[in-house]
This record gives sequence, structure tokens and C-alpha cells, in this order.
Amino acid sequence: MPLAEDRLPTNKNTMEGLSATTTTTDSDSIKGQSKSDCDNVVTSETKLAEPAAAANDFLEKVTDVDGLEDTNYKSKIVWRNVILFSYLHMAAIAGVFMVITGRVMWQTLVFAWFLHILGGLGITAGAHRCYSHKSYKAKLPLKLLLTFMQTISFQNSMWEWVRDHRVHHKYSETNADPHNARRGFFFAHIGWLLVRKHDLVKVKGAKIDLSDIESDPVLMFQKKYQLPLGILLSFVVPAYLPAKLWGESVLTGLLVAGFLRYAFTLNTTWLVNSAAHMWGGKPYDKTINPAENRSVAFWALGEGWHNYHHVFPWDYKTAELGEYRYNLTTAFVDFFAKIGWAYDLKTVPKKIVEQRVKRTGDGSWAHDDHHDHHHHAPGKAPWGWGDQDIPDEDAKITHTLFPTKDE
Ligand code: ST9
Ligand code: ZN
Ligand code: ZN
Repeated sequence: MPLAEDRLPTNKNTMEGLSATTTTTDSDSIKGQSKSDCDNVVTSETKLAEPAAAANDFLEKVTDVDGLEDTNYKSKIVWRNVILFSYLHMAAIAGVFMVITGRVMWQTLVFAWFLHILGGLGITAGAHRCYSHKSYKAKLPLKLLLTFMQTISFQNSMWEWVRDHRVHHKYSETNADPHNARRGFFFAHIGWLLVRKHDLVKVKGAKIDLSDIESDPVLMFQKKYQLPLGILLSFVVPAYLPAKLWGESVLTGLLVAGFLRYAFTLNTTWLVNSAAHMWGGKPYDKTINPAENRSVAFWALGEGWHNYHHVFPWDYKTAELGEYRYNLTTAFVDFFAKIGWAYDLKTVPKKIVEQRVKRTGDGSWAHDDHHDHHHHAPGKAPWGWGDQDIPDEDAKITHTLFPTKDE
């Protein structure tokens, strides 16, 4: 197992860069910050629009004031989303009613479950472990498969998912975290999709390096067409395919394999942001909220081991142990590594994990009373492999399984 050497320098963006673009509108200047070239160096070559004094004031306010922990924040409700998500959940309940009253063909149920697993793995193995955290690399066929699967899940484009998720790790439990769990279960679960984002999510998110995503033509294609493709794969196909192949009614297909399956995948995903940020042991770092939650791990295909994951986000197992029963995603990645489609799987050796457990764990892993209170300050937490904020000693000793350099 060779030691990892290919950590790319990232996160070179600074607050200076942010204020250098204040001659455009606030959202334009924010967007300009996420552009970086192939060497991961921020270009700052933002196309400047008309100077706007209001935009200057806006940026000065949000960059000068810390505000990360400020709790006096009033959300602005996005009623369109409230209506759409209410409708979705009502349709899902109608789907449950049809299932329990025996109105659904067994083939449709199997198909709905299959779509859930397919879309779910598109999130866990694709959006999460491969693209957000760069914890392993995928060859082109696997990239295509993962992107296809993530499109089925209809959880925004891969690009948007990755941006929100990287900023979630870097500024976890602050106002710059899109689903800041300090704002309660409901906000972390679904509420964050029903209101405008906090300004700090946008300001800090603009500093996150996305050059790897933006230089990937598959992902840029998906970003462009994710809405029509998502509607097609998540609703049109689930409505019509069961009707065509085994004579199910189109409405039943839509309600069960479409809406119910979609709501189910969404809610199991959201549990990681809500439940796994609130309940469970903290054997690796007791100073952070993300916790080890076995039930969430089961339902979220291996993504409930969230205390470990926030401490070592570049580990492709998102857990210390990859027991497949509670980590279907690890089985999926291991399978593709065996056939050569996945490679450079990063994993943290036991020795490092043990050291961390001793330093900051809550004692639920192994008893030791030499804890200190060291943890990553907001903005200093690494989002995954390739981030400068991974401590050097951890990066050096990280193992790479199935290493290949010839993508
Ligand atoms: C969904 C995603 O559900 C779920 C992700 C969950 C993550 C879970 C992670 C846990 C770990 C993995 C576990 C997986 C388990 C899976 C298990 C499966 C079995 N940085 O967006 P707008 C800018 S999706 C920088 O409108 P608003 C943006 O670029 C569900 N900038 O924000 C734009 O600038 P410009 C389906 C950012 O107005 C401007 O801000 N999708 C950032 O505040 C405005 O952007 C939906 O329902 C950032 N992070 O509105 C769609 N963010 O104007 C929901 C934004 O220059 N989204 N910007 O282009 C929306 O409707 C809106 O985004 C909103 C916020 C209302 C939520
Ligand atoms: Zn993560
Ligand atoms: Zn988290």
C-alpha cells in the first residue's frame, strides 16, 4: 500500500480575492470566485460588470463581520419550494397508501426499490465519496454510470451538490453551512431547501475550489441538462416503463416508482444532515456534532458514520470499518475497484485513527483519558482529498488502495 503523494494544492482563494471583485453585483462577484484554472490557482479574472455601490456594501458587511455563529438570522421562505415539497410528500403518502392496500404490482415495487438504490448510490458513491471528497477516482465508464445514477436521484446537479457539500464540511455547524444543524432538526433535514440561503453560505461557498468538477466535461454536461434529464429519469421513466413492461398503470408507476421513491431517497439522504448531526456517539471527536448513527448508516447506504466522516472526509469508506451490511456503498466501490473502474481509494490507517481517538474521542471507541479539545476551526476543516487543510501528518500516512496513475 503506497503512501499518498498526490495531494493537490487547493483553497488558495482568499478574502482579498473576494473584495477584489466587488465592482460587480453581489451574486456575480460571488460566482466569479469559484472559477479557478487547471492548476487550481484562482484567476481573479472575473468579468466585471457595472460598479454597484450596493454590492460593495453587501460584501463588506458579510466579509467584515464574522457572523458565522450569529443566531439572530431570519430566513426568507421560498413558497414555491414549500408548495412543491408539500405536494411531493402528499403524493408519496398516496403511494404508501396504494402499496399497503395491495394496489401495486410486485414488479413495480422491485423497480422502485432498484431506482432508490441506483439513485442513492449515485449520491453516496458518486456525488459524495467520489466527487465531493475525492476519496477515490473513477475511470470514464464509472464516471458516466455515477453521473447517470446521480441524475436519477434528482438532487440538483453534481456541481451544485458538491459545492454545497464541500462548504458544509469546511464550515460545519455555522451560518456558512447550508444545512447548519444548530438551526434544529427541521432546518437541517428539509428546512434549508425551503428558504433562501444565508449570505455566508454564498460568500464562503464562493471560495471553495471546484476546478476539478468544472474541468470535467461529463459533469458540465450534466449541470447544463440536469433539469430535463432529472425529470425524465426520475418521473417520466418510472411512470411509463412499468406500464410498458408489465402492464402497471401509469399513475401507479408515477406515484410509487416516481414520487414515493424520490421522497424516500431524499429523506434517507437528509437524515445524514439532521439525525447524524444530532444523535450518536463521538468516538473520534467529541467536540463536533456529527455522530456515529447506525440506523442512519443502514438507511443511507453507509453514510451514517458521520463523526468519523467529518474527521477523515477523504476516507472512501466514510467510516472506520466498512462492514458491508451497514455500508453498501463501500461494497459498491470495492467491486468497481476490483474490476479496475475505481482506483486510488484513500483510507486512513488504524494507527492514525487510534491516535485521533485518544486525542479527541469521547471514550466510546476505547477508554483513554488523554483527550484534548483540539478540533478544526470553521473554515479550517478539510472538505476531502486535495484540500490543504488536511494535516500533513494525516495526508502522508493515508493509504491508497488500487493505485493507478493512467486515467
Ligand atoms: C437535495 C440535496 O435534496 C440534498 C443534499 C444533501 C446533502 C447530504 C449530505 C450528507 C452526506 C451524504 C449522504 C448521502 C446519503 C444518501 C442516501 C441515499 C439512500 N456557494 O441556490 P440559489 C449562489 S436537492 C456559493 O437560488 P437561494 C448561487 O450560485 C432536492 N454560492 O440560492 C447563486 O448565484 P448566482 C431537489 C452559492 O436563492 C445564488 O447563490 N432540489 C451557494 O438562497 C442563488 O442561488 C431542490 O429542491 C454555495 N454553496 O435559494 C432545489 N449556494 O445568482 C432546491 C448558492 O450568481 N434549491 N449560491 O448564480 C433551491 O430552490 C434554492 O437553492 C434554495 C436557496 C431555495 C434552497
Ligand atoms: Zn461528506
Ligand atoms: Zn455532515
